[in-house]
Amino acid sequence: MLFNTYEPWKFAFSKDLSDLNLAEKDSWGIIGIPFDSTTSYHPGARFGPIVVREASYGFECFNTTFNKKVNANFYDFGDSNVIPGNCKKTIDIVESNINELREYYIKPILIGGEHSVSLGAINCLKKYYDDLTIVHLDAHRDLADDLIGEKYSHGTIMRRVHELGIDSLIQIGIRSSSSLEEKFVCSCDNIKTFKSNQVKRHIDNILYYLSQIETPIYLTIDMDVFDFSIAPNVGNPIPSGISIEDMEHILECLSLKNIVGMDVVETSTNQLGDITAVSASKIIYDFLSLI
Ligand SMILES: [Mn+2]
Repeated sequence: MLFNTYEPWKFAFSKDLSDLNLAEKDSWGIIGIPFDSTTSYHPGARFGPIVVREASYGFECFNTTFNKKVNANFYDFGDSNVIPGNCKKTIDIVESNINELREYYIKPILIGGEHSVSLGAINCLKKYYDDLTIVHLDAHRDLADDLIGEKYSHGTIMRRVHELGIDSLIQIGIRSSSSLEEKFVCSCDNIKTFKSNQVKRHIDNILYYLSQIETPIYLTIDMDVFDFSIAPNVGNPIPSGISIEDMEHILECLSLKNIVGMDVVETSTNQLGDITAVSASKIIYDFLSLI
């Protein structure tokens, strides 16, 4: 078998599905979610899965940043079905997909798609891990109770996640929120915030905080957490975000913890080689090198 043959429908270095060994308990499964129906500004996240996968072929099997080879046991299961125009039903489909993977002890890596798709994964994993912690990297809090009357939307998704009764929600890179969201955060004792300027000035404090987490973690990364000079094509760009190096430090720290699922969402472009797609792909590549 030839490894790393250019096959842009699958993430580079992923194992052949015909080799899937269901007895292996530490496997990861990539699923693309080509969905962007509640996007309010820049549409196109439905193309995220294909451009992020395609960009993965620009990386070498040896990850020089971490001095590690991509050794993770991981498969690319292709894209999930979605229902354009129906966020809730799409979230339910994602949940059942992840549930299917869980039956074989395969942990999910989602490529979005708009941010609402994360709820499908978290809905499922919360049933397995009652004390789940969510580490959420984003320019936005996504804690609105509704967005223009919609309960299921990219801007409300962390509110729906919080309602599940998670252990804690750690928001990193925040630099845009409403006064209602801030009020809600003040009323909760299990939401921790590290704003974007804190990441730049006090990254060591944040890494120390993350290193103390004892519970299972779901990691969700909205591409707009980055500064828009390195990830311009996202649904709702906001200036003054975090750097690639900040992300490398955070991933390196979290890779030592018990991550039970992750996603990279809101890559909103249909251009091959787009820098947002390359940056998104690098997150997954780094993660797969570190675990
Ligand atoms: Mn966002």
